[in-house]
Amino acid sequence: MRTQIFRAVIMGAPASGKGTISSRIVKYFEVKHLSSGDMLRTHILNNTALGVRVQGFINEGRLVPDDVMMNLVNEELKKLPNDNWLLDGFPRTRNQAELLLKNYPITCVLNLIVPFEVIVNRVKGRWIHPSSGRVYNTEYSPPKIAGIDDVTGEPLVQRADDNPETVKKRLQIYASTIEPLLELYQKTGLLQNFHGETSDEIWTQVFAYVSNFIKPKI
Ligand code: G5P
Ligand code: MG
Repeated sequence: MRTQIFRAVIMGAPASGKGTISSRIVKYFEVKHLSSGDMLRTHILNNTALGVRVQGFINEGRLVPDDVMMNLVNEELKKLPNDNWLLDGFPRTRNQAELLLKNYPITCVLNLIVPFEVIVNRVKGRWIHPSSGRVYNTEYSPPKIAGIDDVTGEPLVQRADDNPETVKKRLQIYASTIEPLLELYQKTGLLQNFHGETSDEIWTQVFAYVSNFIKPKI
């Protein structure tokens, strides 16, 4: 069992379950979850200058420029000098990955591999609570009351980039940009692949793997 600080990355195609698996990691381990997509959506929700700048990229399913992402994530990481953390959705390009490795020792990279046809079906049923980033699915993990967040009672919404055309584009961009990242993480010995068609199947493997690095809290 290693005892040093746990700094991990979770990767996978759009809607492969990064948010779902991350929320279980946070539940079972003392780890802070940072989702780059949630950070960007919060800026859009609050109508900040950054939110205005990135909205078009997100709604069209395109990647936000590296410099914007690197500044945003760096600022958040600086606030957590002594915490275990899990980065979800960052890095997404080789540049981002190299910068992260330069600034932080990374413990491991959890790569979720879910068939694309499974993903396309899931997205149709996704609803989110915008201010917390909580994620639901009408079939897999429905809220207690349809359209309402379990914790706050506020309304749920569908993501602007979850329409079928944008999802197709996001999957294409993912497929065409991911190889250099995987190569880097393979070469550095950090990459750990998890295959499955459901998050439950993947979670069993992830839980066992993460337990090699940190002790579960429950
Ligand atoms: P995001 O927000 O990082 P994506 O596209 O990488 O977006 P996304 O869509 O958030 O990833 P996820 O987190 O991998 O997906 O998946 P999830 O939300 O947990 O699960 C998807 C749905 O499936 C949910 O409804 C869930 O309940 C359901 N589900 C989970 N497991 C199962 C299961 O076993 N069965 C079933 N039936 N359902 C299940 O990034 C968004 C945008 O921000 C920009 C880009 O524009 C990006 O497109 N961006 C960046 N740009 C550049 N660089 C970066 N680093 C960027 N980060 C974000
Ligand atoms: Mg997500």
